[in-house]
Amino acid sequence: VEASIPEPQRAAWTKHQIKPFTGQDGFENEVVRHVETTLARSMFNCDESAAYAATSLAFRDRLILEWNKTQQRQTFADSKRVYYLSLEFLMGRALDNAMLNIGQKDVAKSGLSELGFRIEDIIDQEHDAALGNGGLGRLAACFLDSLASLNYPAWGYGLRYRYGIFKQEIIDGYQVEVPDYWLDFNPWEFPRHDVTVDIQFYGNVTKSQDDSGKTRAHWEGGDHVTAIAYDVPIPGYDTPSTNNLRLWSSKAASGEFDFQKFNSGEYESSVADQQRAETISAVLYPNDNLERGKELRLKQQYFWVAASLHDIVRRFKKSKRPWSEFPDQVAIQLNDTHPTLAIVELQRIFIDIEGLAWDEAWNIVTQTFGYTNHTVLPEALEKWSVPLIQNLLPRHLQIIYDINLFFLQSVEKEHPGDRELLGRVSIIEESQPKMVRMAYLAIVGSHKVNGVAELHSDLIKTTIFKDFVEIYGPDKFTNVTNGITPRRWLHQANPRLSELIASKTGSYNFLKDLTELNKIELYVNDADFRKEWQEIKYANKVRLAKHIKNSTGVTVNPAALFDVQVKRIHEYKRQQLNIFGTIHRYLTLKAMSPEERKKAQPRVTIFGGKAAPGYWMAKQIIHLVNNVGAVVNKDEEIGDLLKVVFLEDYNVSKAEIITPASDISEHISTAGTEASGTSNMKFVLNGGLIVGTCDGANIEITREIGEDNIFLFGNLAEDVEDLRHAHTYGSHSIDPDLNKVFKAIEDGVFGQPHDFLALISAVRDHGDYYLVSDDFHSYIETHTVIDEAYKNQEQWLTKAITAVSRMGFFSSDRCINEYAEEIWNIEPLKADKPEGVKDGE
Ligand code: CJB
Repeated sequence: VEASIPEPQRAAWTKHQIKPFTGQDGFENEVVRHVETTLARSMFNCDESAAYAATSLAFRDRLILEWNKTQQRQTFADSKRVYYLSLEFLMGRALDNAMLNIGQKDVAKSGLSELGFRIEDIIDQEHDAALGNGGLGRLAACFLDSLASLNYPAWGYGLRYRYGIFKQEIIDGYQVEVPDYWLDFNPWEFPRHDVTVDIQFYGNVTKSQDDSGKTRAHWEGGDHVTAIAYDVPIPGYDTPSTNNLRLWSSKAASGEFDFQKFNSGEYESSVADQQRAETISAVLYPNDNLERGKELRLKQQYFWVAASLHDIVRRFKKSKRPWSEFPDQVAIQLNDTHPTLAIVELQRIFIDIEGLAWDEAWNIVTQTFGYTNHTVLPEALEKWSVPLIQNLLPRHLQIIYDINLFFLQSVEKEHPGDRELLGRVSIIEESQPKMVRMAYLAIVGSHKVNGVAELHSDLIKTTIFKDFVEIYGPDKFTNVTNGITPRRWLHQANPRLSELIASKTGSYNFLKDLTELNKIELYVNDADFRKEWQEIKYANKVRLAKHIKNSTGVTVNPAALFDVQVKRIHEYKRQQLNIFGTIHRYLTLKAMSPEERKKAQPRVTIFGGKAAPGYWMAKQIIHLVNNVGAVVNKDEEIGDLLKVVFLEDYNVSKAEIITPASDISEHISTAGTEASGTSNMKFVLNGGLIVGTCDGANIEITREIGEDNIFLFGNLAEDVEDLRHAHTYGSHSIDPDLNKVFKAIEDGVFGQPHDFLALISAVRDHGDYYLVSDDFHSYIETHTVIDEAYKNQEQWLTKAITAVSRMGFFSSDRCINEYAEEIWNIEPLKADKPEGVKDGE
């Protein structure tokens, strides 16, 4: 506000207001201007990367103009905002999305063509923004798209990692990790060197009495690091609303770069301080569904939540409202437990800095936060050791203990004498060392807790959070089934299918209200419609076949059944079940007579996904897939009947090529382990069918699209515990077909058996925790059913069209509207211009 232009001079500003480019001519003008000035190049020196840069800058200029207006509008309307705190935002590419959301892709296409470029090549120049591991990070990205598209006043807060998720290379069948330095040229961010927050670590706590005799805590000493904001504009689809994703980057606190040291010749230690500070935001932890309790990760978490919270509080304070109105202005959603320290930090700001009483502060805090749980896997539930927190965040540990004390007192009051209950629900686990259970802290500090699919939300209520349902009652716990943005996952990934749908529904409005897809069910028997649908699927498969050829050298037949499993490699997701099943298929084909083989359904089995660098079993799975491919793909007897490929470096932009090209995709987690899954939704939305277990969102997908249009198999979640118990304490016999697979591996059919023995013994000797053997028969049989079903192409097509027409529920727009209504209590703010425009942020 201090820097705003005085009233009398504002007319000049209004007169010179910058207008976004219009039309093809305007676009070309901007591209040439950016090439010649921003990039200091010319038409004699403009390659595809320069054309990408200039195109992006032209669109970025547009976005930022809308961003400014959106922020001014929100400030002027004084509307409640939601802040989505996520350590991961798996955004993928921005240019294509920006062109589509703004509605200027056609303009850009013809403009670029006139300037001598193909738009596809230019889009392809962009490096994915890969600030996430898997589903959790991509969900955050889909949510940002929906929040902007639905005109909700919303900000994302995350970390600006210098290195995103590593790039995966496959060398001799093994995964090799290569650093992903993605910031070489990133036109989509705006450094805000004026928006900084000082962040403190370590130090100690002292107490003093203030004037009124109240005790105040002071956190003193320790290290200081500066957080710098980088803003990324997030355009809504077909709306001027442009929200903000603010990513924090760390650097040495000003004054921290020790000029004394520097001048006295201690360059090295002075530079070392600098580097230590920058390390905080240097790299994304590459684990999915696993927490390892590393100090640097805790530092990242606190750095990010402290910066975000101070930013949010600073913004609230400008409104001059009383603190009691904080929850009317601010909703904060915790994407998993990673940002749980935000609860503690806000309480600290209120009581230590702003001088509020504990109860008053705590009441505001709990009304502000909502917590989303994304997993029940025990190894993924965050716990931090008390000594670690004590050292890094001494004041926060005190507050955590106080939160726990008051919480346990209230439990004791309602359940007198139940000491076991107190032990079970305590935020502090009485282990050696003591641990802080972050999920419990998140529950206690939030007003709503949600799971991400119906089964998952039921499971958390009956298992890991059962006691809390008892304590708080069931209303605090709710479900919001995940969703995906149809803009990226239909229109952008599959433009021809989107166009075909629009030709039948009458407009592209289904991209804003996905339930309109149901209109295409009317055309399920329309011969022309069916033919075109079929052609589009085939063209998408041809495109993927080319990609497979380029990246692996393997030639695949686009007419074969494409069977895809792409996601993080994890034992619970059971890629091992898939590759064992694939080996079984190979052995079966080998045992057939030439006559029998003629009747077999040709298949391409496609895998993709990264393994966490320290996850040895997952890496063995990748190795086995590659070795099986090496044997099968060169077996002339088998030919096109079976090809097995592993696609290197699966990421968002590759998913946009792979998803539209599947006939079948695999979502085959052990029942009760996959919280939701979201790629299941993407594949069905693109006209692929699913083979899956009764897990996560597969169950709701079945409910929506009908049992006839999905291939379900395997044991149910309710039976898993008994089966595991039987494996450990009863006799455990392995499925005979699976034993044949094991034998082939052990015989060395797929290379040195030694490398794969751990995969086998996990099933045979170590209790088969993921029920691979229990589900094997049902899995194999279901694939036989799939082969037969696929031979009836007409019926298959009917299933695919019907399934797509019933996928409306799985839009992230539906999902965000549910959060807005049930958890955040926020309203959209449409883009009708306010009369006078007030100052922005
Ligand atoms: N999820 O990607 C992750 N990482 C985690 O650490 C925990 C969960 C996934 O979140 C997705 C979005 O909610 C879910 O669809 C998926 O089932 C879950 O594994």
